Amino acid sequence: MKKSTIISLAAFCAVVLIAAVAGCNSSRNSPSGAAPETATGGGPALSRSVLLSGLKNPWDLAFTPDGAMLFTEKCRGLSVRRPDGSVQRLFGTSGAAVVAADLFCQGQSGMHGVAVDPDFNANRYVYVYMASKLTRPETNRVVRLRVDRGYTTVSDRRDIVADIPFKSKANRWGGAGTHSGGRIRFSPYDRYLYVTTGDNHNGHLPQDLTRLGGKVLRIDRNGVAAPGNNTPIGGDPRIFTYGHRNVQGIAFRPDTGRPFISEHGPGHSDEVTPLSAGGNGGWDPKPEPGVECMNDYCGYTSNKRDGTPTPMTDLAKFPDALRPSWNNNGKSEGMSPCVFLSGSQWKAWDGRLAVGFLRGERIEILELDSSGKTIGTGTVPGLPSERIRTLVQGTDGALYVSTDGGEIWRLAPRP
Ligand SMILES: [Ca+2]
Repeated sequence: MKKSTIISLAAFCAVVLIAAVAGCNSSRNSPSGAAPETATGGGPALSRSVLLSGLKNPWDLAFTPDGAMLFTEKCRGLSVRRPDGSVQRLFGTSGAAVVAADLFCQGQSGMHGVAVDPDFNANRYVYVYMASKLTRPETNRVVRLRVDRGYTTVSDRRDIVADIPFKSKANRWGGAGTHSGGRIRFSPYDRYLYVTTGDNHNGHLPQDLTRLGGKVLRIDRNGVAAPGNNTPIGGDPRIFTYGHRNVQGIAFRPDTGRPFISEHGPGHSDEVTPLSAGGNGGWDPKPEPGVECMNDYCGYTSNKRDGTPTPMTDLAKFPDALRPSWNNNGKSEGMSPCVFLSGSQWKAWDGRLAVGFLRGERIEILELDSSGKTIGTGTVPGLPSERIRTLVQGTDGALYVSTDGGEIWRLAPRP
């Protein structure tokens, strides 16, 4: 069922005015962090339409040049919405055109990211990030597929990364399948594929340069390490940055092409971080000498003798760590995707970073200075409260959003 709503800034201001008169101070609508709440001023009015509904945990989406929309559902796999609006299941569980017998769904994991090759018109390649039981223990994989011209099926599967760690057993901190990361994006600037991974509730993974958990990888379409990753000596050359917790979003800043990630924090901070090749995000949840943590994971407690929470960016231990652009002011609200808005249709939001929240159930706009530091924030007004899983700017310039509630929205700036 299709429904449309029109959101106007005037209506938003009226809502704010009513709330102020009533003495309402909704924390949901109070952007977080130290930056002032200025970033939504001057933005466009939006019209929201529900493109698809009734999906099961839609996780990611991507557009092909001809306007087809590929989308994943965590426990079903990859589907396409063709330009004529028809939907076809391409690759996944029973009922898909090609059944992936190794795909499985457990806890947070299953099929996550989807990306379209920069040379799609020539090679028809698409990529998904998925939990696979082809090996024991199970792993997360980046799988390349070729989709046919009619978007009826896929072929030529090639697993270009097969060794991203998967949390195969529950422990004190959560069930199997936790913290798998899973966003995959080609940079339009360097045309390499960036892959975000998670720490699996394993205290030793993020700083271990021989394993791929808690990292951002940068590879070519065959899974080979990209040149210029600047991986520390002895590390896996596919590693672009390390020392991350559970990276859920990655986007490339217009003009500079610099990658920014959004990272799901442990309760005391989500972070947005601009990346540099070879950088350390500063997350190190293993116990320091003299400290004990259940299962050797100090992600929710302290890895320090003084008992302070394990920092998302430990500048005492790693003075050269990548500095976050923004953090969530002492709390985690399940930050998930991010995307840069680009184009004059976004008015004052052109070039700003949109970030989505799961538990926080909103989209925020971050205004960045030239160095990448956040200097203003604001909440996109007038949207329903939903867990935001995906943000993608479509080839038509609109913002597409998937929600854990099973919908894909189109948010179109009104001229
Ligand atoms: Ca960090």
